[in-house]
Amino acid sequence: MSPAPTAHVESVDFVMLYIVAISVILLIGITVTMIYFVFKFNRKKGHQPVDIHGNLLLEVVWIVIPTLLVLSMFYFGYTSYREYRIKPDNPLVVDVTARMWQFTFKYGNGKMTDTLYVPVNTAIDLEMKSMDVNHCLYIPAFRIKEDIIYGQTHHLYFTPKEVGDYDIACAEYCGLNHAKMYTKVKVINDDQFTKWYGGNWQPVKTEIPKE
Ligand SMILES: [Cu+2]
Repeated sequence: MSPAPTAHVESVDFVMLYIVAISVILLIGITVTMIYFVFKFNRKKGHQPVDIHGNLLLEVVWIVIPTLLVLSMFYFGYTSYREYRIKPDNPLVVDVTARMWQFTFKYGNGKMTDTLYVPVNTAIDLEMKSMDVNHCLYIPAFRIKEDIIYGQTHHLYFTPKEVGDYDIACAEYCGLNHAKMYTKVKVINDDQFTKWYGGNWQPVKTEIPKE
């Protein structure tokens, strides 16, 4: 498997796997128990139903265990969500304009492009506005997505740690050619970025621990 393009990917994928694993364990456990009980407590074999109303132990078990499971799902989901909602220190700000049906990226020196170029290991702040209707900027490989509501400014933060090309899609139906509203984010190294940007760029590096 190729390395995750951002640290956020690992935490989102962990939450996904955690919830799916719990769901699968519950599905198999409940189904197997159900089938087992159908045979074991078969009325034709003379079994009579037992009244379990008011059984304190049972009620505590079926309240406490699901509550802990759901709270743990919330905890992992919330901590993962928080890490991409908090504005990083000294990000490279890129203005994003969404319109039917394309994204335009504008940099501090006035450079404009329809493909997003970013330097690797640098915190990015996409400052996003719409010129017409609601859009949504979605980078599946980075597991990040943010609506761009007309009349509001929205932010999306990420720190790419792997060089490469990744898809950007509009994920909010915005009219006839919504399905074609795709572009790319190109994560390149500092030298390439400096050359592309045309000089005046001060990289602010974020510390990423070596694995
Ligand atoms: Cu759209």
